[in-house]
Amino acid sequence: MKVVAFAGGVGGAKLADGLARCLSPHELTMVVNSGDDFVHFGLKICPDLDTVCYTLAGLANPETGWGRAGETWNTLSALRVLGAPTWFQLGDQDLATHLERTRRLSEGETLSEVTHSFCERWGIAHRVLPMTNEAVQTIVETEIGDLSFQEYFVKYRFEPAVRGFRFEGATRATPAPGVLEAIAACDVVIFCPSNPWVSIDPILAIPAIRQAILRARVIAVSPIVGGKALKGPAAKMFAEIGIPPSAQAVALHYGSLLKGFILDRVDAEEEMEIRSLGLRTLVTDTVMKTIADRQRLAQEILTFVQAEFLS
Ligand code: FO1
Repeated sequence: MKVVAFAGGVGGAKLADGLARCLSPHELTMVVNSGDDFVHFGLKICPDLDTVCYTLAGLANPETGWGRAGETWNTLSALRVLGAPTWFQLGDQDLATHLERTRRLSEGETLSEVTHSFCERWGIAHRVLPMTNEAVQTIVETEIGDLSFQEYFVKYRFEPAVRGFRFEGATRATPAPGVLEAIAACDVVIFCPSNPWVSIDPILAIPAIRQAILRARVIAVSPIVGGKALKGPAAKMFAEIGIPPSAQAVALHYGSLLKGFILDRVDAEEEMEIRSLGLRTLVTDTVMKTIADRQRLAQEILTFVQAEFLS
């Protein structure tokens, strides 16, 4: 089965890893949000791409989900002594990624090329594509003003109430090479259990990707379980936008883009209402605590797609 997974952040990376354990490299392409990317200390930081790649390579920090396992923080400590901004925690090994990426970009390589090369070095056989090689910046419009995503998320710990979102540069951006081809050739596009507002929407804000998606079979996995986000501000964002957070709210958010929806057993009572939107549904355990959970959920999703859409 040919699958394209849209991902951003820790939940998305976990399902991407589960899918990579079930599908061969020619069957799976990951398209990753780059709206969170920013420049810090002159370095190009791509948190979602790195989270997906570290997770696939088995290098991710198991406690945080972002950054690297067994990390040391010598550079950050030395920066603190100098009075430098240390709100964004950059580990020593992680810094090597940003240094080398920045060097290669400054020599004219594209983000896709750098990502492909890093994947080869880290032993990742599946295709990981940034959504675009061009600059797209997620801006969170909040009660204290407009904030870049990392300022909102890390510096302000997603405390300011959200009023809306902008994806600067998205309408001019073109998809990275391979993205449209993968969508056109796939059996299903899976929106991973990533934040709809700031992980999946930035990808969909690129006009050519949205157009391609309209012709594809798309299913989504709810990142909201029991009215709460497993990690991060997704539920808080729904509430602040004026929508009670629920699996159904996620299904409605993606609306007519979807053909199928995966929700947690905890939310089983929402299934009928979601079905009444015209969606096929799978109710299962969606919380991925272990690597076995990732693989089991991915396999259940693939079996669901096969049975509901491809048989
Ligand atoms: N998240 C935090 O909550 N605090 C941090 O200091 C932090 C540093 C960081 C460094 C590299 C990286 O790749 C990710 C990092 N993240 C940090 C996570 C990141 O902000 C979020 O995972 C995503 O942008 C949300 O999708």
